Amino acid sequence: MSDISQNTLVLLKPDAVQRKLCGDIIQRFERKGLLLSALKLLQLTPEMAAGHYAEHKGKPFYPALIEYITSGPVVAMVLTGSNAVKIVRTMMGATNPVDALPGTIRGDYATVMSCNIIHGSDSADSAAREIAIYFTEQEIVQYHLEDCYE
Ligand code: IDP
Repeated sequence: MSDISQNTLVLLKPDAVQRKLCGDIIQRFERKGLLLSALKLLQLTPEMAAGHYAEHKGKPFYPALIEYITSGPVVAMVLTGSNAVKIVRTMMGATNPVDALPGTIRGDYATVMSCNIIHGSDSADSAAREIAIYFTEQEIVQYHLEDCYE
């Protein structure tokens, strides 16, 4: 696997905001060694939600998914680091919290698939597409750690 730095999109879904878990989850990613390159709190419109979840349109759970993701504000962020896409997916745990191992975010904080706390891009291509839904190029700040903080 390549060590080239990647960007990935993470959403802390409305249940994470409502349950005041955002700080804890962001801290997990910082402690792992990923860099925050962009961060905002926003309310998704139905149009943004439909764009984000276009691949699921027509599935039985789609209407509930759009209702859930637009039910309150979300925190969107771009995380950067070597293999950031895979690392975030591993830290999130399985989509269904029943299968998510303890120690993962969904394993520790969620019980049902319809309220599973977090989204993370599933590939570098998805990350590029999803980041463009939430952030302009100017909002993504690429930087390096000073030697003393590496
Ligand atoms: P992911 O979020 O782990 O990438 P996806 O399969 O892309 O999983 O599904 C997107 C989201 O749609 C899930 O995180 C979950 O909130 C919801 N979802 C997926 N499958 C179901 C289901 O069978 N029932 C209810 N919600 C579902």
